[in-house]
Amino acid sequence: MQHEFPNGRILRLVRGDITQVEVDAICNAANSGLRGGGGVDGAIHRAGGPALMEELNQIRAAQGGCKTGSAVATSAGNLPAKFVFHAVGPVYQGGRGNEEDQLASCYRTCLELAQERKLQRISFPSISTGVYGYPLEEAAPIAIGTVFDWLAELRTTVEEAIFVLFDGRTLAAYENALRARARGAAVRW
Ligand code: AR6
Repeated sequence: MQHEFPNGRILRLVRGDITQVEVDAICNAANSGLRGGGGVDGAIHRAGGPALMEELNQIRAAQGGCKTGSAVATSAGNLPAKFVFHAVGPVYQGGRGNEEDQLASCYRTCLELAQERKLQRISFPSISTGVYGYPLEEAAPIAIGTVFDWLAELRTTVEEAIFVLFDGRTLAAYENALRARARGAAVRW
């Protein structure tokens, strides 16, 4: 499923493995220690090779880890991309801990990193909805809404954002969120 904006930008949802989709930058769902892990983080490090962790080690030495809601950039090693943006999503705490802002901030920061590098294509996983426990039905509208609003603006160099979603349930939740967001936008236009 995809949504094309009046300005030509595209927001696309596909089911698959994010390490297999060619883009300029892949967004990763990392942790604040930047030490790798399971889930999509593990898959990205396995496919990217040791260059990613070597760069993350340098970043950690220089600035500590990465704050929740933010992201750091490395090269992409063997992945079909130029960069990986390692975003740190919030651990879900029942909505009491500012998680919504932190989750939106992950997507915004990755889009800013893409813009600084004048990139055209970026991919995202469903940040925080795996081991970090963010309920899918709450996370999907936040993720979609943040990227949707960004693409709707003409200022960004990003022409296409692709959510690469690992399973059917996640894809369905993001499709519902995109349908709802696109309907709302159409009414406003
Ligand atoms: N491509 C796309 N999506 C994937 C892939 C893949 N290859 N593999 C898993 N997913 P999670 P989080 C989906 O747990 O909740 C790590 O240990 C997965 O099905 O990877 O943000 C980090 O180091 C789910 O829909 O990330 C952190 O410690 C989504 O990616 C912690 O997990 C996110 O699940 C971050 O937890």
